Amino acid sequence: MAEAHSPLLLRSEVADGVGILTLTDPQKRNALSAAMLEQLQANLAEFAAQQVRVVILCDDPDARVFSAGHDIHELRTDRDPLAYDEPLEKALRAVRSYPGPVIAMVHGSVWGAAFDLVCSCDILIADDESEFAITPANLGLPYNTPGLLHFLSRLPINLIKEMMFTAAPIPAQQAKDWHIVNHLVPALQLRDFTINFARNITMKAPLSIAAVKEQLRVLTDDHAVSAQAADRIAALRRTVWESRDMKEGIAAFFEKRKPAFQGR
Ligand code: LCV
Repeated sequence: MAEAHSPLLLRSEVADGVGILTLTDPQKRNALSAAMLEQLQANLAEFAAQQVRVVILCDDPDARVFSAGHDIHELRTDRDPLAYDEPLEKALRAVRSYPGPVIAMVHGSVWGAAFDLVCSCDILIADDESEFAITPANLGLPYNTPGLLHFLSRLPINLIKEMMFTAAPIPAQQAKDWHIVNHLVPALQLRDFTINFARNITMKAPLSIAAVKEQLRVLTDDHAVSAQAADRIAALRRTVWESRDMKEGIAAFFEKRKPAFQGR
């Protein structure tokens, strides 16, 4: 569970065999800090040890923001900010390898790496006040290849390009039309609908479900790329995370001003 010294950034409960993890850092709009991501992994490990069959990841019903994405304070500018061993990537792998369905229950807006988080969940149930944005173009960041593969397994490439190139929030109905969302329900019905949905799955054969989930993960995550392609991707991304534009994008966010990207 949470380290003794760090505040509780995730509320954990089990109701009728369904594990519920609620993001609770409203001051920072549930930004995905290392501390929160470590608590997410610890709680998932705890649920797995208790053989909790289905997990719901959600935010509080009165939150306007499901998550503001990666904690921008913690974005590394001296190395790849989205590297394999970063807290974000470890948390996404923990969700994708949890031995049972992880359902994202989304109320409010989802930003940046939080879109990767909800797409890494197995099923996405959202309300009519939800919206979804992927935002590296706002900050000057190079998104990483596992993340792009997550999106490619969920969305046609032209829609991924639109989301990446515009960084514009996709409103709830459009997210449903684009099949980002499995079910779109009125805000007041979101919790009951999702818990009933999850409870139904707890009555099914857990070994069968866990095996199918892991088979699909292996089939979608393990893409073989040639050494040359891997080197090209690394070079493209290094150019971006070493750029002045990335430092400008991060600085502009904290100075609450629009960034002036120079293309270098
Ligand atoms: C740290 C924050 C954050 C935050 N980190 O409230 O996709 S990638 O590649 O870009 C990836 C690396 C990634 O996920 O990067 C982060 C992408 N996220 C965003 O671009 C969203 C940034 N946040 C916002 O646009 C706004 O905060 C939203 C629209 C989420 C909420 O707006 P609202 O007016 O309700 P504030 O902006 O006033 O934020 C409240 C406090 O939370 C902090 C923000 O700095 C502010 O702190 P102070 O009160 O100390 O000023 N905050 C918000 N997002 N991602 N801190």
